Amino acid sequence: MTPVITAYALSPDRGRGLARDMRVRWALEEAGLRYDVRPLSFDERHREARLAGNPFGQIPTYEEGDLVLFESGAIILHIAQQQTSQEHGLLPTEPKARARATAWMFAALNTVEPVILERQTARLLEGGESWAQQRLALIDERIRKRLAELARHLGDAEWLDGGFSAGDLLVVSVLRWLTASGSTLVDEQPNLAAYVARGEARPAFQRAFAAQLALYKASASPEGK
Ligand SMILES: N[C@@H](CCC(=O)N[C@@H](CS)C(=O)NCC(=O)O)C(=O)O
Repeated sequence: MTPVITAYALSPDRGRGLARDMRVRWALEEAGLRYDVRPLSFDERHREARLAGNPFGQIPTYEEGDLVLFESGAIILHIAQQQTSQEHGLLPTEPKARARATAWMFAALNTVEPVILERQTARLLEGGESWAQQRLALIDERIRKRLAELARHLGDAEWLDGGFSAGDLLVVSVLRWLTASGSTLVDEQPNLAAYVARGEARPAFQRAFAAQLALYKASASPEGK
């Protein structure tokens, strides 16, 4: 059964692969699974996403028969658990390694992403406030601390814990909020910058990126409207 995910037809990131359908597409590509996309209009996003099964009116959702999921982390965990071969593995099969890879999934979403998203909010929604620069400086210091901790753990390794896993997929995805929006915070940690580049160089990432960009371009062109 081919799963269907939702994504914005005209994503506000203009095809930079920052919307959270990108990480789900990437996981599906890594898992070697075909999928279809139901594009939602950004203006009607809340109504359409709620109809598609997200109580918070957000993308992505994931439909597989009568199973409807929301939350990118839960969707990726579900995809990773479907793996049938090591070739397309997103989680190791050895139980302890699998538990550690799952911990990295949570770390990405619960420990690394929140402070990075605070920066997005400060820039995009609070940028005009008199205190905006002061707040941004404080947030950047908090991000620097997190990135230094992550860089220390990664060291010279290729991935965070053995082979590439769904944990790496999510950590790279959240670091891209910074790298793909012009921030140099990740570059301050050269091993992390190389880690993000390694993730982006994976053929599965490239296919997912191209697909979301193609949707954006088709929707942005006069014929696509
Ligand atoms: N925690 C959710 C966040 C989903 C989310 O924030 N999606 C954004 C797009 S990347 C969205 O639909 N925002 C529209 C809104 O909240 O109005 C997840 O990881 O799936």
